[in-house]
Amino acid sequence: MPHSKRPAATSKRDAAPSPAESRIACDIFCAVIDNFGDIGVCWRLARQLAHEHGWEVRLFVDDLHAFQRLCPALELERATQSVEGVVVEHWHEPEHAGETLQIADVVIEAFACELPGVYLSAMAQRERTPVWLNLEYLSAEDWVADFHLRPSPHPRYPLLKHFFFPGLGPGTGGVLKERDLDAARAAFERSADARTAWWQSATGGPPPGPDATVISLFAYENPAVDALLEQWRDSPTPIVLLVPQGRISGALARFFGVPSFDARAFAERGSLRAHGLAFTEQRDYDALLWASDLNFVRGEDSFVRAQWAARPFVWQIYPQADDAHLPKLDAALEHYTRTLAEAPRKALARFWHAWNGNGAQTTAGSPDGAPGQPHDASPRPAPDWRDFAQYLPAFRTRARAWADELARVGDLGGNLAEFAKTQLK
Ligand code: TRH
Repeated sequence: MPHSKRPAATSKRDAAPSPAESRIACDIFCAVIDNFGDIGVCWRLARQLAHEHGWEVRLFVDDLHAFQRLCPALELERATQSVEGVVVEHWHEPEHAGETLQIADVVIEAFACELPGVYLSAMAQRERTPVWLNLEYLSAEDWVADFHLRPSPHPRYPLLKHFFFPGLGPGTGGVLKERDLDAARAAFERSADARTAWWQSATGGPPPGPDATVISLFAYENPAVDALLEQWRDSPTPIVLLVPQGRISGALARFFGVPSFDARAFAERGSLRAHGLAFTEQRDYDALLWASDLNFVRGEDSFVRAQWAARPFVWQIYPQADDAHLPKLDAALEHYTRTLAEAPRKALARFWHAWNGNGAQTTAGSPDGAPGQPHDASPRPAPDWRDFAQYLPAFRTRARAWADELARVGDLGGNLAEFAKTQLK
């Protein structure tokens, strides 16, 4: 049922069509903690629910500046605006819930952000109780399947919240994937013109020759990068590095002895040629992954996109207190390296762990997948490029197979829409 035609939250509607039959209204609440992953995931989900499922979506976001980096069409001073078929509300204070209180059929609180109290109490009074979902952060750990879709009654209101867990394995919510993504990637890969146009626009020059290894580097600050840059400089074959401007750019500037390494920067040393790239709008990020032979990614959304790019990648996981992220790193390695032979599997795990500054080799390095050793805090050796790069052909084959395996878990947007519809009946 469209937001605009919704009655006041407290009124009763007797002959209203079931939401499953009319256009489903959905409100997504997103509090940006840091960086771009929170809004990156919510924006992708919002567009997908609107475009692929015909839902009427409102996206409440508390940080329009972060959002605008992904979506330059957004106007910072507007409280409400429609962008690409999604109504965007600037969620300017925790209690704000839009100019007029309208409660959607499906309410998604992203990453356990707290809904405005006034919105929550109106949800409880709504004639048809909304489907309420908490969209969690992605984790590849096994427990996720057990907790996915678990209900949790509200302590005071007659409301039921379900936990929706993204994941990489069966029984989880899966990860976001647009219906046309594979076709778009295939079209890019088939077209020499598209590739040339991309290189021209991103770097101002033509694509490199076939002997070069093209690497995209999207990362947090990382002390391990210095050793890698030196190894790439000394590589026997050319390395072309593409660096979207951001938190790792300072390290590039220091390595090349220049004041900054932002968009359009270029520097070379030995075998290494590096380009600084502008941070693109979100829909254009995929082409960077498709143009590269190896992708360094981070956080959550770029980690997922790298998997759909079906190319080898290296993940810098979002660091958490007490190394809580390390079991998640290992769980992802378990899935991703499952069918690799022992030597490449260990090399990949070594490299990912070194890139994440981890002091312990754990589960993914053990051939039988036995439980890992406790993580220790001793410094890890620098990532060893030769050790990793010798297996790039095996990693390429595995990346393609893994993208197919992951697709079998189903797309998160579709899984979420299906579940919501069963609850709306
Ligand atoms: O930015 P991230 O590190 O985001 C997050 C947040 O830190 C969040 O708090 C944390 O919980 C989460 O990670 C796990 O990384 P992520 O998730 O990859 O988001 C980056 C987004 O930026 C992604 O949607 C891709 C997009 N992007 C562009 O739109 N243009 C670009 O040029 C680049 C490099 C990325």
